[in-house]
Amino acid sequence: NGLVEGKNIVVMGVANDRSIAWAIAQSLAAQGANLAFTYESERVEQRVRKLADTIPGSVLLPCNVTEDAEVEALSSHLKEHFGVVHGLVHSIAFAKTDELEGMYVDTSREGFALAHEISAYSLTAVAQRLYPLMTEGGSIMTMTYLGAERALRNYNVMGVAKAALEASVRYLANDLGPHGVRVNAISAGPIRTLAAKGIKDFNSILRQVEEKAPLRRTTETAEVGDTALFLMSPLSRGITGEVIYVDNGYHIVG
Ligand code: 0WD
Repeated sequence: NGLVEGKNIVVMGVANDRSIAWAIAQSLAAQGANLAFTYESERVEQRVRKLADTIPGSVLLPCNVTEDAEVEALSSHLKEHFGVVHGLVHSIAFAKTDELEGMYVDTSREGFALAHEISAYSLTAVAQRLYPLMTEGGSIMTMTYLGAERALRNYNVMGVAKAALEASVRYLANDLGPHGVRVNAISAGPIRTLAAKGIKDFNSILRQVEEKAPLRRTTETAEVGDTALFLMSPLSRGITGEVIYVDNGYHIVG
């Protein structure tokens, strides 16, 4: 029997086979979870469908998190399909690429709002509609980055959005704890994915990690996947409102 045997878990944010959400799905599927994948739009549907098809029994549902109606439709589809939901993996973020370079001080009103809407508010929007389906208790997790706490070069408005996301994790954990629902974040070291392509000088960031991280290597998506598995499983039952670092120790060194 797997660590998440028979648990119904929603995975949001698979864009391709390099996505962190995809590695998380692999770890969960290997330990017996029933998965529902969501995709943002037709733009990525076929790509995500090809991946989802490799996991027997999984379902694929649309959900652009900027649309309340789509989040509501997701919730009713999940109720129909699963009845009870046990887990939610939120692995979604977006900011305009021209605001992921230069100075944070130049951030536009729309760019700030967009980054916060997709990268921070979406967790609350989805948690709001899914926790009522977590009638047997549940685990919610999201993905964050060190730029939430430190002013990192080029991360800019995304760092500010991640700070809001991490604060949301604490407020959601406090609200949903009495319902038996835990809420946590994984702060991953830098990984070369589609989202990372938007960040300037990403190679030099990776080199710095290889040099300075206590384990002297960069983070692999499978390492994040296995920590996500822990968070979705009963092994983490005493942990909520927490940010867990999967960064080979990078954040502890100066
Ligand atoms: O170094 C990294 N790659 C790190 C990523 C280090 C630490 C944290 N993270 C975070 C990201 O900020 C994000 O929250 O991990 C999460 C997943 O990112 P990823 O796996 O690195 O990137 P990617 O494979 O691009 O997945 C993010 C996806 C989007 O992909 P694209 O590239 O098509 O924008 O988020 C989804 C989309 O699939 N997404 C949306 N989903 C629903 N509605 C929306 C939306 N409006 N916008 C983006």
